[in-house]
Amino acid sequence: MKLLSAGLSTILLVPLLATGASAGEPGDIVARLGSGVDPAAIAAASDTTVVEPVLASRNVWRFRSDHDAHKAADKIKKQEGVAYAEEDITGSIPEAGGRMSGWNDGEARAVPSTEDDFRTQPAVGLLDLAAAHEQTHGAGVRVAVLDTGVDPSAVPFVTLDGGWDLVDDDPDPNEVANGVDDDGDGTVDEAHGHGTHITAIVDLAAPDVTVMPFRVLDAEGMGSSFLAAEAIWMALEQGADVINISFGAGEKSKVLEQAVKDAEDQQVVIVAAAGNTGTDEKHYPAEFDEVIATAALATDGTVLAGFSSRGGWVDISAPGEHIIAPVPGGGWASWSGTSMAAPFISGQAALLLALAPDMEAEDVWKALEEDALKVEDGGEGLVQLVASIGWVHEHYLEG
Ligand SMILES: [Ca+2]
Ligand SMILES: [Ca+2]
Ligand SMILES: [Ca+2]
Ligand SMILES: [Ca+2]
Repeated sequence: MKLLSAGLSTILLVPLLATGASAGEPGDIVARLGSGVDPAAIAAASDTTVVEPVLASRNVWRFRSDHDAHKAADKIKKQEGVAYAEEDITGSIPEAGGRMSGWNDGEARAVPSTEDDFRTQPAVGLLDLAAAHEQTHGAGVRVAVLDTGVDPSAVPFVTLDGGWDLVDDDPDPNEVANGVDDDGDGTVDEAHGHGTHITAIVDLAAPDVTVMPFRVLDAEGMGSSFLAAEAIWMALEQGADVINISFGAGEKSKVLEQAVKDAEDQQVVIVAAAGNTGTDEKHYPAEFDEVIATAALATDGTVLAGFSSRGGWVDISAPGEHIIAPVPGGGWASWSGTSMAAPFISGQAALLLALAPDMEAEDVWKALEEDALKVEDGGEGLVQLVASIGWVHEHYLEG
């Protein structure tokens, strides 16, 4: 079994996305064009050149300006048939903005576990899942998991449907390890298995959900804010009720912000990992108002894990230390990170939505916060699912 490695939050020095779209350079602009709009015509009208497709299936292209990229982006934006255009700063500032990475803390450790260990691990007790499952399993709820993809053979108990591979721009979002250390951090394919692990956690919390896997990160755990935004829009088109984002970056992208606003407008619940800096430094998309920023609890559930990002901007907390789940290749791994906390919240939201499918996203938040146990620097703290279900009964199912 290929196992994983260290520090995705380290500063990245080399190009992302060796498969599919390559990293840009300073002066690059990414734009989505309306269907039938020719990128060559847009380039000619904006004094730029077409570099390559970022996501051909959605008519998203990378353009290059030899002059002022900011002005060129404005010029492209003004052309008829352009949905958006934004400077791609991944080429100039390695750790910033458009470049996003997964929020796992250190290595996934292979552990000699069984499915029974997975289903009875401490997080299951902390979240009171057994009691919740007497009333709801999340049936009928669609959870989009934006991540490194999913190996279906590793999670035979998960109902998968739809999704897309935005890294390779194909319909098969299976995890792919290319055996190359594309980000040059000394560890090869360190995020391989991340999306499979996350998917299993969503299903552990809400066993009857349907997961839609969107592959937006490569096996190094790297992706772009443009792909994340496009995946959100695709998830909305595919009828997502909940969107799980276990990655982020230290800088805002307007395109990604627009995507989360569109999701909120459609009453879709968006959950994102808060980050693994151990500080109150804000990360995006978690920090956006429309997104539930999730911190990671230590194993006993009373304090945040040392690595977890924290502070007044965090919305909620969930278990995120030594979480056991399957990884590609047929084994089990223990992994820590706010990456692992977010899917518990996504699963809990799905449990509530299954009871009251018309529930507004804002009310899902309210229900999750009902009687939650405060944790210092961890927002509303640890969800008390039975109380949350009671809130849904009181406000949606009775009277
Ligand atoms: Ca693929
Ligand atoms: Ca690789
Ligand atoms: Ca690497
Ligand atoms: Ca937020």
